[in-house]
Amino acid sequence: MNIDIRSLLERLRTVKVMVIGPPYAGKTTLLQAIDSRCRCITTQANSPAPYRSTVFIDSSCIVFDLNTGRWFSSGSEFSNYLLESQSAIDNAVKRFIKVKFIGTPGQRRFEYQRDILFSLHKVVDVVALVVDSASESSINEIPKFLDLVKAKLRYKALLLVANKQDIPGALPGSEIAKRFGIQEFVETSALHGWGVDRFVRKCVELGLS
Ligand SMILES: Nc1nc2c(ncn2[C@@H]2O[C@H](COP(=O)(O)OP(=O)(O)OP(=O)(O)O)[C@@H](O)[C@H]2O)c(=O)[nH]1
Ligand SMILES: [Mg+2]
Repeated sequence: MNIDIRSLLERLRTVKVMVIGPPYAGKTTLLQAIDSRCRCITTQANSPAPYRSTVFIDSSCIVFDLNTGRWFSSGSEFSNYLLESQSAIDNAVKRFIKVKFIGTPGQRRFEYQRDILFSLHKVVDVVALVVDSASESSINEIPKFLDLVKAKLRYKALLLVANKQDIPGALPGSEIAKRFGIQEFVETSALHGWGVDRFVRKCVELGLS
């Protein structure tokens, strides 16, 4: 059986997610946990920062199955899945959506690049604000990011991602969300892959609402 995967992908609805937040919060790690093929433009490992910070963009597009909550990060994986089930092909346009993640740099020295991404993608469905829940200074940057996205983007929903929940003493997502009046939150450990499924599902739910 032949499936024209490219034309099918073009017909699927897209939920667009802009991922923002302070440096070192775990934005890139989160997108890599979702999609190991995520294209990330980062500094070299031997840069002044103790990790590879994003210089311009982390970019990923997955296909999400609304029936099962599974997702696919490559066209071949998706077409193999479709080949297993005729009913999935028949309903494909209703059953699958694309979720496009645009990861941004957090470091001040790369603000100009982040602003370019904001002007290229002014209208998104979801803004995911990732913070390091174990760091007060990361959490204290939240108001700055809220002001920034209000001024520069149009979006349906803002989702707080309380990352690094594996670190002892990390603040619960509910506490951070309450402190800043944010309604939607998820808790994750991008490093260990905890909560990553919930994050993707929440982006889909908010993006389609
Ligand atoms: N313990 C722990 N470490 C994490 C977690 N997520 C990311 N890290 C680590 O935190 C550091 C920074 O992660 P990145 O994903 O590069 O952070 P970023 O938000 O993309 O940073 P910028 O690109 O500079 O804005 C890396 O050393 C990661 O391994 C987590 O959930 N738990
Ligand atoms: Mg990064």
